[in-house]
Amino acid sequence: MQKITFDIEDIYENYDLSGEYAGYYVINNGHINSTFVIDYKDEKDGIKSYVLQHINTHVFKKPDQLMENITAVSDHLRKKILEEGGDPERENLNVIKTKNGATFFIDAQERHWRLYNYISDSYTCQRIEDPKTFYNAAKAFGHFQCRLADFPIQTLHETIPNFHHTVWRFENFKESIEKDVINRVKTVKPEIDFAFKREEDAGVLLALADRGQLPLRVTHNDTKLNNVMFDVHTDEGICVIDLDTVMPGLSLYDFGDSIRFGANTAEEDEKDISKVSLDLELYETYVSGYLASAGKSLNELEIECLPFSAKLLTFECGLRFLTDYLDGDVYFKTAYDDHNLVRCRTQFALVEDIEKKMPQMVEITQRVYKEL
Ligand code: GN1
Ligand code: MG
Repeated sequence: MQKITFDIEDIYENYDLSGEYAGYYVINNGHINSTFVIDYKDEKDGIKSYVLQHINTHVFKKPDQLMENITAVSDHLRKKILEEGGDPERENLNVIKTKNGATFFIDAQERHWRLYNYISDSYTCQRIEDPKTFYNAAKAFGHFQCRLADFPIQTLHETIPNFHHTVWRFENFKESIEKDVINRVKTVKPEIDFAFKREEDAGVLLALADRGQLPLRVTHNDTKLNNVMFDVHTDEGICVIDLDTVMPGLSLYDFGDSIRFGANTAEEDEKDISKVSLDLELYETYVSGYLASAGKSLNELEIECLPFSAKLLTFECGLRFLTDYLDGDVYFKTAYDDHNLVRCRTQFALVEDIEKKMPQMVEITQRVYKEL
């Protein structure tokens, strides 16, 4: 995949930023978009930073709709933050408009770019060192969902159709096996068998949602730990970022994906799968933080399905990595040849461990819920 770089002339041309350009650095967090922090130096205010992001239009095929979603959600959150007496410059991702009032610009190479405020005095986290951080992440995601409870859901575009439709993801996976574009099927037989043994899991939450038992909500859909900015002084989760996949969804998608990433004892791409497991203490920490902020708005079935959602979202993610591996690594950014396969194996190892620990996860969830 081609490395993305930006041209500072494009920023001069498209934005009215005060001060003088003073350099940039790269943020290597995401698997999809490319992110840079650019610094501007002002005589009066010192350094002011902005977040410049290249939008991957192979993944987000309708960038105008994507940006409509993001600005609507961000405006809604901004109002809520102000009502709560907060500071939207620190607690919200604000799209900075171009000189023409647009939410993004297109450069000479037809690439799409957007600019955000930089959240000052904050940090992101790739792994949990202190469980308190995970508790704070859970509170932030729960709070995010509550703030969007009265957002007009029907106005949202589906930025990536069927994003967490695991049955559809499974169909895609089967097609990729059929096509076998770069002859990798023969190398991943155990992973393919693993997935087929769990095919029935794919439709469980969808069936409950179809029967109206699980409500459709405005959800984030990409609740990785590194999508929360934490305050350097208090360690509170001050701002949820990466609003690209905010769409109608199930609360369980957000809960499950947080556990997948944050409660794993290893990195998402750990090569030694013996290091991969579900940390039950971290699971309990997250359940406590999430229920403390969003618990009252969830129905009993949502609570009951929390443990299963951790398994399902981990399975789905593993399936997506495996599918991309079979497709020749065209979706997720990869750093080396087998990167997607390594990621798939960690996800599947975590699924297996979650299966073993399911009774404890159920017990923890019910206990924390009763103590609410
Ligand atoms: C992608 O780009 P990033 O890291 O925020 C992906 C998520 C996956 C995640 C796996 C739009 O998120 O769905 O869960 O990688 N985002 C998209 O780490 O596909
Ligand atoms: Mg993302």
